[in-house]
Amino acid sequence: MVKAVAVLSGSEDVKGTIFFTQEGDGSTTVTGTISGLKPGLHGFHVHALGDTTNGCLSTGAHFNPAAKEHGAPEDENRHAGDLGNIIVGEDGAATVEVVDSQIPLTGPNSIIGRAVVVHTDPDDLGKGGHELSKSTGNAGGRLACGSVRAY
Ligand SMILES: [Cu+2]
Ligand SMILES: [Zn+2]
Repeated sequence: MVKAVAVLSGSEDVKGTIFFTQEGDGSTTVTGTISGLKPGLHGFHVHALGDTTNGCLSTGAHFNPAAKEHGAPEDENRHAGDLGNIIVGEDGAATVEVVDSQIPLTGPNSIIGRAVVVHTDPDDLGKGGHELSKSTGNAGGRLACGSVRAY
């Protein structure tokens, strides 16, 4: 079992801790909580770089080793880092529980050393018709982020 964690911080009071586990070559399970957000949907991605020296801006674009377009987690045509949206309740908190086959913790496409990013706005999953839909899901600013570290 390979394990990793990302501690998210960023603007205002947004905080979170996201855990990753992968058994063998299986899918990666993502669990955790994020608080301090506005209620509603917020885009949730793995970005290519674990560099947070310039805040979340330096984490680069969505992790996209297969050079595909932005999409929904269940789409065939998606970035590996496209984990969709988190759903924030009236208390400003979200519980994350995702199982995904495109974000391994081992091998050439490992996400260790990359970053998790939470956005200001909903991810339109590539279907919003906006000029950014096919690249970022038009999810707006980067509210919080953290690099993915093995432990
Ligand atoms: Cu993102
Ligand atoms: Zn994407």
